[in-house]
Amino acid sequence: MFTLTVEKNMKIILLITTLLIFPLYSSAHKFEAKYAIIDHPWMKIFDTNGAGYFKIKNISSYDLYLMGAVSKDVKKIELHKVTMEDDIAKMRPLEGGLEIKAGEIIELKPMSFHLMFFGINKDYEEGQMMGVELIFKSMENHFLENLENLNVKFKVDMRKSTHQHDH
Ligand SMILES: [Cu+2]
Repeated sequence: MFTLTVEKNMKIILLITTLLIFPLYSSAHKFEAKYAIIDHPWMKIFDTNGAGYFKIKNISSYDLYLMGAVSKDVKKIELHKVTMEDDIAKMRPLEGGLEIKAGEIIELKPMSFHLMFFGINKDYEEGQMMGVELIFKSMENHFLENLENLNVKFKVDMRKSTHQHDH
C-alpha cells in the first residue's frame, strides 16, 4: 500500500515537473562549441526572406569574430547592423565580422545586429526549426584562424516585434 501511494505521488510530481519545465526548454534552446554558446536563436520570415537573432557568449580566452552563416535552405545569409541616418533606421552589411571579445556576451536583436536570410527555398511554419551553420574566426596567435562552424537551429517565431527591412 505504502509503495503504491509513493509511486502514484511520484507520477503526479513527474507530470507537474514536466508541464512546468517543458515550455521553458522548448522556447529557450542553446547550442555550445568549445569557444562560444549560442542562446535561443529565433527568426522571423517575410515571404522568402528572414531575419535571425540570438545571444552569443564568447567562452574562449580570445576575441572572436562572427563572420556570417550558411544554410542549405537559404540562398544567401548576410550579417547586418542597423544605423540611424536622419532619424531613419537603415540596415547595412557588417563588413569584417562582428567582434565578440573574450568573455563578452552580445545580443543580436531587432533594430540591432542580426542575420539576414535572402531566398529561403523551403516553407517554414511557426515553431519549426531551420538548421544554420555559424562561421567564426579567432585572433589566436595574432592570426585570423578559422574555427569549426557552429551548428544551430533557428526557431521560426512570427509573434515578436516587426523587423523593418528595405532591401
Ligand atoms: Cu537586415
